[in-house]
Amino acid sequence: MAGILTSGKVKTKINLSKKRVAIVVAEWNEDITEALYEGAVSSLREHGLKSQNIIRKNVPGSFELSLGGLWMAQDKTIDAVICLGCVIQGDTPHFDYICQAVAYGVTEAGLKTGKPVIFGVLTTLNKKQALERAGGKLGNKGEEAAITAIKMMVF
Ligand code: DLZ
Repeated sequence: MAGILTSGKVKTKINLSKKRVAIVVAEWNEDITEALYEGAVSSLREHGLKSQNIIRKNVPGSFELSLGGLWMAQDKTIDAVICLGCVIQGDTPHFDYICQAVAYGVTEAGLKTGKPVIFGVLTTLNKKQALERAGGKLGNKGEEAAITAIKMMVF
C-alpha cells in the first residue's frame, strides 16, 4: 500500500530519547521547506526525541544539501541526518542537474559516514505538487523523512 513504510508511528523497543538528529534545510522555496521541517520535527518529537537533540542547519539551496548533510553526518554526536529541500522545475535543464547532484550527494554522504542521511527533497513539476506534499492532500514528506531516519536508526 502506498506510503505504508514511511507514515504513522514506528514500533520499536529502542529508546530514542538520547538520539541526536540533524535536519539540514534548503532556503530555496522556503514556504515549502519550512512546512517539511515542521513535519519532520513533529514526527521526531512524537517518537521520543528531545527538542535539544534535534539540530537545525540551513543551506542556501538543495544543491548545498549534499555538503551540509555530509558535514552534519561527520559530527560524531549525530546519529542521523535529514536533508530537506524542494526543487521545482523551471524552463531550463537546471532542475535535472540539481536533482541528480543532490540525490547523488546525499547518498554519498551516507555511504561515506556510515550514517543514515535521508533524502527529503521534493522534486516537482510545479508549486501545486510541492504544496500537496508539504502538508497538503498527499501528506508531509518531511514527516516521512523523519520516519525513515528513525527506521534506519533502529535498524
Ligand atoms: C538556482 C536554483 C534554482 C533555479 N532552483 C532551485 C530550486 O527550485 N530549489 C532549490 O532548492 N534550489 C534551487 N536553486 C539553487 C541551487 O540549489 C543552488 O543553491 C545554487 O545553484 C548555488 O549552488
